Amino acid sequence: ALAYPERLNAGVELLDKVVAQHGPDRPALRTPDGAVWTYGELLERANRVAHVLVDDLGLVPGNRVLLRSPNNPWTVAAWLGVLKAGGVVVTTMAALRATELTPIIEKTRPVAALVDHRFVDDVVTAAPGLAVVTYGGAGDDDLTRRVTGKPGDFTAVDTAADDVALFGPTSGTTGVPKITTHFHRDVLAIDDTFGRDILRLEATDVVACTAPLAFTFGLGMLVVFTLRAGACALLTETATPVQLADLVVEHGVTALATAPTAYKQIVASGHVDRLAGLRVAVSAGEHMAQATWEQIRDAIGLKVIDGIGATEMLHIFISAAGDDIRPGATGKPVAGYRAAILDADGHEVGAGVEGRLGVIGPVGCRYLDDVRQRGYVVNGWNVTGDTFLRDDDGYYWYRSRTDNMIVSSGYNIGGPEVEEALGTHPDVLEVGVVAAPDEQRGSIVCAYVVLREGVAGDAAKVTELQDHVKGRLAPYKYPRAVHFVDALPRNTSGKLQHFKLRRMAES
Ligand code: 3SK
Repeated sequence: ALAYPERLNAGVELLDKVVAQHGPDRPALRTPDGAVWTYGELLERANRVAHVLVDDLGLVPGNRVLLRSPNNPWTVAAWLGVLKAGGVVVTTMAALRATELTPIIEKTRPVAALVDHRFVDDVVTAAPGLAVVTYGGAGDDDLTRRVTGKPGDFTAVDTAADDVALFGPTSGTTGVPKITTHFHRDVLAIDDTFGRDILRLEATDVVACTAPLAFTFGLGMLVVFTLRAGACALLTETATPVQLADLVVEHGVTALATAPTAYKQIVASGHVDRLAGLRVAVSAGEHMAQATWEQIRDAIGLKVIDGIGATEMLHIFISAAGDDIRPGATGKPVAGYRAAILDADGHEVGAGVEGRLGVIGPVGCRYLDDVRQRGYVVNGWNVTGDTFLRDDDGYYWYRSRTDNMIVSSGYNIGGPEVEEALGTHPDVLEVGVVAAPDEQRGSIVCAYVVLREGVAGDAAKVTELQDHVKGRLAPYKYPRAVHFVDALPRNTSGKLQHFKLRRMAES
């Protein structure tokens, strides 16, 4: 079992201690335009942010601070500054709309927000009274003005290892967000398990990951594992898979983490040779098809590390690397974790039987003030919502999602929230949303819609409904397929039968 001292500040562990070990001059962060922040600069800027939070905004330990931004160096400094000041980071995706931010803000009650200047409007709409500090842009922003003149050193708050460091919202299957809670020790635990057992970054590595820092997959890869190894993260705001492959070459990236869709698109574009300089490649967010894995191995000899994680568990808990990889399988429980296949009652079943995946380890699910905790932790097992099978050798093989979460290009999208958004269109009478299989994206959001009488279900209406969703939800959640039907399948009590829609979408 992992043992941590009683007092622990993850910000100090990821930054001050690394500077003490490797010195201040090594590159910590870089961006595609060539900007580089050394470890010394990152430490100084995180400290200045901590001063802004405490001196200007009156933050006291335990207060929450909302962050909203694409992946860039100031966001990393802000994340570390909040931890060092004893605050709790509330990470939110830049793509979320005001209506999606509102329940997160209501539940987490931040005292301030640090927000990229391009993404302020939705925060102001969602929480009109909240103290918002903006950053980015021409360099004359609120945060730049505030950090100027603040001391470059800061005595970190002596937090307990079990103090909350992070609130990670996850959309859940109903669209009502759940807020996962993670301690300072959890931040280290993901590195002491997946980081050390599987990933094994070195100080010379340059790490790229397309997942947002607001998704714990990206946070782990670009901040926790990278900084703890003394390595350098390449922070990209947006990059198509082919641009990503180019960035790997241009920036000498040695470790890449992205979703299977991106690997598939790189292979399909004929640019897989651009990944030849990689020492490590991680695929997560959804299951990687064995064919894609084999195409990469055959083209450049690289064995991609597949893995399954969850925001509830903070990071990856089943995976395999190198010769331990069994193509097509996700892997084995990462050192420090136990896994089991459970039946509908939460009892373990044997090898070769499909069931719900349960996992126990140093990090576990603790939803903030949410009865759905009962559904996630059953008999001590964290039940992830995935159906798996374990083979006789202890490898875990992905089968499907157990719930009606739609995983599209690595994004988790709750079907019900898309239903709700479509249901607000005046021409929509009824709607059901499910996953439809898709070559490129794994799955896509597929909507079955009953229109108001007399309204034509034509191509223009499809676009109109898609735009309607994009205006209400993060655009990646819009239904890529829309089918107009006369009626939706319902059971005798009138409940929508999603399983029948799923069958229709698969046929
Ligand atoms: O597999 C996932 O979806 C995941 C979630 C959180 C952190 C890491 C990963 C890979």
